[in-house]
Amino acid sequence: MGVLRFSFPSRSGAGSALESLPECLPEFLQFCQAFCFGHAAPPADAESTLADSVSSELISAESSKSPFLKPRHATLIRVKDSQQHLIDEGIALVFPAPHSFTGEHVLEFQGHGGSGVLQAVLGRALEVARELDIPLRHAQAGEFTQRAFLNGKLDLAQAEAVADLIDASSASAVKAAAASLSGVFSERVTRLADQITHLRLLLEATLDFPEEEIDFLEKADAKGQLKSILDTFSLLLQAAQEGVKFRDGLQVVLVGQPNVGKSSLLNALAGEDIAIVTPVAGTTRDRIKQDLNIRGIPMVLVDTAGLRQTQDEVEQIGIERTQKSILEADLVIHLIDSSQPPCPVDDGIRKSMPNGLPILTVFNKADLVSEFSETSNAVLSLDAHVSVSAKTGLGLEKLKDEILRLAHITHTPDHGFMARQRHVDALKRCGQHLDMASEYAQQDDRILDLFAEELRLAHDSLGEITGRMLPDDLLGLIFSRFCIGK
Ligand SMILES: Nc1nc2c(ncn2[C@@H]2O[C@H](COP(=O)(O)OP(=O)(O)OP(=O)(O)O)[C@@H](O)[C@H]2O)c(=O)[nH]1
Ligand SMILES: [Mg+2]
Repeated sequence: MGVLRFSFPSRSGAGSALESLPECLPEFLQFCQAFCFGHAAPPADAESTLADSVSSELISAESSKSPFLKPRHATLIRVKDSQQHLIDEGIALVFPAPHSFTGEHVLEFQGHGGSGVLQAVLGRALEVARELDIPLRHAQAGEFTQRAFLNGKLDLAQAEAVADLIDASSASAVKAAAASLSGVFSERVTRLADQITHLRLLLEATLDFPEEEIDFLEKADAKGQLKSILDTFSLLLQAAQEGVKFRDGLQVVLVGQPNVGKSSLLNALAGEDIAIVTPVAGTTRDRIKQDLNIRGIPMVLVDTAGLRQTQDEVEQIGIERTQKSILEADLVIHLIDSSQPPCPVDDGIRKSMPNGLPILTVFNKADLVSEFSETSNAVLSLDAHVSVSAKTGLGLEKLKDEILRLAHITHTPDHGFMARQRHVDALKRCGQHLDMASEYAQQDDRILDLFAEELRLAHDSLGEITGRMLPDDLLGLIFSRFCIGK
């Protein structure tokens, strides 16, 4: 297959389109000539020049006389309609197979921004194809990257990183997505898969010669190999879980009694006056969500209505919404006014949190207390806690560190890679099979075939990450979430 790709940097940022051309080189060439040079005959050696793209830097004298796209060289062209009226002037680039992003012949046209001109150039391309009786169709969302995947130019984790790189909203997220695109994540998955393959081969060989079973496995240190697989696995799972946070971010919810300074803390962390702050208890009634970036980690901080018993209908609805936010949270910040005496309501708030949800207790208004006493809040002293002042900014850096620590983030995105929940789920399935394999390996009368089978299933789970073991319908679903032209 061949690809015609349009790139129009528009004001809205979405000026890309892609068309799908047939693979056949003469037809591809015919189309390039007609679209770029208005049906001018290609030079006699154009086909061999394009086909032999490695030596195609050396273009023959004959080629240079006729208008022709030199592989991987920018050529200024004028796109004209059937009446020879100029539609756009821009850069055409041809990338002959296999040295292109997709591995196919690619013609790329870079035009002026704007959806009108894009539509006109697209329309002209379809018209030229019709005149030449060449099938040309609009590409589907993500098809450009999907083809690169199907042609073995990228594995699935790298292909997904293309979309993540495009969506990345901070410099750190860009670095993490670029690391995945360059294969950092895939290499680690492949390294683990290779370790598993090595042990599988050993087991298969043992199964073929059962009389040597025990001795053979001991000599080859099968147990040591399995331990090393488990070590590699747990480091990879931890890194991938962090990689998901680099992409999806954290949902952090601020809860506490009215007037403790939740809205003030949101404003202080955002560095902007976003939520209304007043000395009146019950000021915030609806949820206020603010996107933040803490040490490169995207985060949504949710300010909520203060938790208390109330007859006010609006406030009651606000409190219900607070409770809903808590259920969606990765982490809850329980804010307490340290200038007030300890209050059983705070104990109640803490106890009402769902099991397993990390809670960071934050004592606010530290500027009002001469010396902060942890013992005065003995009831909370078992929790992770930090003392801050939303008013003066005291303790905010420590608070950021604690948020990341409780969310199990140990690296910054600059030193990691980006991953998706799909990858973590596949890794967890791999882990379950590795655990089963370890159990079989422990048994005295070793059930070698079951041990080998669990290793095979663990290996297959890793294949889901790189796309080696994923059904077509799931692949289609992954690529359909890309935008057109990518
Ligand atoms: N001295 C001092 N005052 C603070 C601090 N943080 C908040 N306040 C004050 O405490 C009062 C309540 O602050 P808010 O941020 O509105 O509190 P809240 O928890 O959002 O209150 P509700 O929305 O009613 O639940 C305001 O008068 C703030 O100026 C702080 O760190 N130090
Ligand atoms: Mg508030």
